Amino acid sequence: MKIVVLTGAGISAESGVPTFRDADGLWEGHRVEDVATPEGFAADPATVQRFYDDRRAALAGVAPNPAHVALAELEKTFGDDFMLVTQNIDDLHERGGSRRVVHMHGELLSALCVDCHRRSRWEGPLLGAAACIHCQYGELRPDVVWFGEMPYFMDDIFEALSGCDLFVSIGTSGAVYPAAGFVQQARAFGARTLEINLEPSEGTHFFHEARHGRAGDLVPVWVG
Ligand code: BJW
Repeated sequence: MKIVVLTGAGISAESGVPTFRDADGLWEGHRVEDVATPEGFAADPATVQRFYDDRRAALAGVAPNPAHVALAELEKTFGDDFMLVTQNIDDLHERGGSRRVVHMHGELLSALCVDCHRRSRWEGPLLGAAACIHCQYGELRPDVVWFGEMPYFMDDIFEALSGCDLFVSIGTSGAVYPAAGFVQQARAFGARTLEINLEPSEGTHFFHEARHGRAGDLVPVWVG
């Protein structure tokens, strides 16, 4: 049996990482357009760098919860027949024991060169940081996927979705594409589909089955 799991901010909520759409469209006091678009970064790079530096610093104070740990167990059981795709840029899946995590929206602990577009490990605050280690020239920006940019690993994800038997979406509002469309993609290729979320997501009607409640309670039960 081949399984694809998609996770979103809701899986990290019980760890203390704020979700995106819980505070009247503001992310920790910022408008989405200001901190999650290339245009916002171009207009005010310092504010955007500080926003992500603050979120990086906050990672030190949080820990994986039972939902992250349960998914790591699933990876151990199913091996290559299991793909974990996350929209999250935190590292809680890795800290929960997952070895292969597909970070489609990038990672907080990675930096992206604005010039050569190569990725490098994040070494410290990016504002005023040394140039890219690859081209020795370009400035570094957060290695995250903003609105209007192409998410990472789309070919691998679509291949997995088209060959899976079960697709499970955990802790995501279903408001942001292309991730919000994965359920229809998987269904079109014959997969069974399950949503686990605190409340019905925007795409809840696309799933064969929905279980509503806290991921930290429901995911370990589902994994068994
Ligand atoms: C719990 C819980 C608990 C709480 N237990 N659950 C019009 C129509 C369609 C598409 C578009 C359109 N106009 C523009 C677009 C495209 C656009 C888009 O989708 N816009 C929408 C706003 C409509 N998308 C893009 O631009 C993407 N790129 C793109 O489309 O490229 C072209 C392309 C074409 C074809 C194929 C492929 C590509 C890029 C999107 C980038 C999103 N980036 C962000 C920021 C990343 C960096 C950062 O973190 O700062 O990613 S935005 C933000 O939203 C972040 C998240 O990963 C993403 C999804 O949020 P998520 O995870 O769902 O969180 P929430 O807060 O929304 O929901 C949490 C859920 O958890 C809630 O339901 C809670 O109830 C639940 N919950 N506690 C279980 N304890």
